[in-house]
Amino acid sequence: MIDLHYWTTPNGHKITIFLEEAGLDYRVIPVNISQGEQFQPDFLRIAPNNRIPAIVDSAPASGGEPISLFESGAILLYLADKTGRFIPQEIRGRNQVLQWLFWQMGGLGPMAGQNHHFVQYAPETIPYAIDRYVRETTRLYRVLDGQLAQAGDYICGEYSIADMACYPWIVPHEKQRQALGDFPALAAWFARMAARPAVARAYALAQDVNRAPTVGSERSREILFGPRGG
Ligand SMILES: N[C@@H](CCC(=O)N[C@@H](CS)C(=O)NCC(=O)O)C(=O)O
Repeated sequence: MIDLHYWTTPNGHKITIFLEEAGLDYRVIPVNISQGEQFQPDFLRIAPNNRIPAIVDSAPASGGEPISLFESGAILLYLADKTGRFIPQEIRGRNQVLQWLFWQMGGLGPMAGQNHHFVQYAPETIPYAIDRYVRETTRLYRVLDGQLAQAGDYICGEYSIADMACYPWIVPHEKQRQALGDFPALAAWFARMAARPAVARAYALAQDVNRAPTVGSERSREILFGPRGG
């Protein structure tokens, strides 16, 4: 059994997509980051960075003590290795997937995250920051579009954890001020991903956990962006 410490945000969706695709037994433990639950001592013992997602696997492949992990990229890789699925076993394919996984973790996620912050959440309009992150998001979409145009149906040819990592960050493309029509291969991939039953189940599960915007109230802004959150 895997305990998934989760909230209904892009980094959380990555892991529910994997778990639904693989059909692993898991239990969702909601961590309402709008309410500050990411700062609870029990959660911090698992995820000292006070961010979701995190997992605790009580039945690791090697046996022994439960394994706990935070950071969505590390979790995807762990689950892919545990199941032997969604990452090729041979060295070239494996490293191709790792390359795009790291690209998402170091590029698309953080840049789109700043885009969300300055376009949607910042208390003041800062045109320089908005332009900077919207442009950088556009550049990253172009890179992904180019990769998909030559790779085929999925980012690394076969469906993999690289797709699971990227998709949730493309879902809010309108809010990121991106027009998917400008990126034909990306748009086709996006539709292909959305049509996967496991992806649909992951997003349906999110609706069961929470329907409210994560950044809604003044209190949630203070928790997420105030001195303790950052
Ligand atoms: N690099 C981390 C980022 C995780 C992250 O930023 N999680 C957000 C939700 S998508 C969060 O928990 N935020 C809580 C907060 O800012 O206090 C990962 O990929 O797991």
